[in-house]
Amino acid sequence: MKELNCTDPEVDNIIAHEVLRQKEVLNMIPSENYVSPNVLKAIGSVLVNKYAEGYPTKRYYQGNANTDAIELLAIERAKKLFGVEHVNVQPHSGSPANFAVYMATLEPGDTVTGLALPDGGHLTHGWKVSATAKFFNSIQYHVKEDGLIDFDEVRKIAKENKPKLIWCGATAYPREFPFEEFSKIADEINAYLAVDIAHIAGLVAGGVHKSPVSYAHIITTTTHKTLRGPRGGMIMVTKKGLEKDPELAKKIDKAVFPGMQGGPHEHTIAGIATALGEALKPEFKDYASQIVKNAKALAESLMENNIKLVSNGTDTHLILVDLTPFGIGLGKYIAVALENAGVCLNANSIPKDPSTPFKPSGIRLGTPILTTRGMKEKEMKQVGKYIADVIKDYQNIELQNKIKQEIIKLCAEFPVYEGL
Ligand code: DSN
Repeated sequence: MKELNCTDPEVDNIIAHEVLRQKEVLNMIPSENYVSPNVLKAIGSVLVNKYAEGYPTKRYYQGNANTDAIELLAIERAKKLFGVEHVNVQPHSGSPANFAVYMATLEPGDTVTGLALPDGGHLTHGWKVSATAKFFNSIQYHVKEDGLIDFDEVRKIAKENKPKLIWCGATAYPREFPFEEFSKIADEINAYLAVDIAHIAGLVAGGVHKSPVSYAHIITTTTHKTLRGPRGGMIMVTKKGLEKDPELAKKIDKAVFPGMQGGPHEHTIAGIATALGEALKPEFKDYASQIVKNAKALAESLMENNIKLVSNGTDTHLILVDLTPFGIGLGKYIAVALENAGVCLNANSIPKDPSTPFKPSGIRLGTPILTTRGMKEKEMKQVGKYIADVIKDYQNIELQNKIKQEIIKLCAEFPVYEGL
């Protein structure tokens, strides 16, 4: 791996500090992961130098035999892994992938519905500050008191407002998504159902979360979360999608290029192909299953230590902590206290948050990276105790320093990126 180091001492020094941070900290932001050394090599390859506007065998520039080969390989692997008819691997990330879905299925001003951001939804599912709400008529649905999706509201919006596009998916929803209920509602009003599996792609690939393939018309994802690839995006069209609109795959491709983007990042696509190859191996199923086992063990440990969780647990890789028993709007303070103690996670709004998105009352955490490092339920029990101790006494700097030292020792038992 040494050959990846550059010889610019200033850049090298910053990267070296980040390597150390990734080795010595419990990184628990649920949308992050640690890619394999092979993925790192692929994204650091000379494919970064190539312009490849267009699609394999239909490029606008010469010299694309190798980019064609890598992009076709990524597409074939994604089709096999998820069992879909068509895949576009060019979106630079999740937001452009989602915007391309709007471009492919709607006209400006058309109606769309998605989960509200404070309830766990994504910006691009129609939240008010996003272009998806500025250029389209967005009506948002919510979760109920119990933290689960309010299907009465989804049905009401569907009946009264007839959205042409329904989004299912989230950034802070700890429970399994009921795809079939969304699918029934979408079919009744002849809407497109787009399922954004960015957070759970690795769990779907590993068979520990139900697959949306037989329910959705379109599936979008990022490639860098539980799927453990580089930062990128993909759009998949299912058999059901092609039955609804035989032109859907072409519309999606046209929306990505030339509709939204210029040259695809073929070095990233090489990294995606590598990550998909890893996800096709049997051991990835064990990895995905362990992510969920770890998240459940961590959730139990937190609750045993009197920490309140939205929906009282998790079915996935992700946990949302409700900090209101300790005060309103404490998310950021506690996230900082935990960072001082060697645990990196993010402050997050909780459903019906009594505070603002700038001062949210929750924290969001997950287990993809700890699982990549090889940690199991035993370690989760201890990590839950560390986190609970810091939450309950979040102004105690001495405690934070003590836990940080213990976490450095724990991390050393589960080394990563050796040789870097
Ligand atoms: N920023 C991502 C996340 O953390 O969930 C969503 O885009």
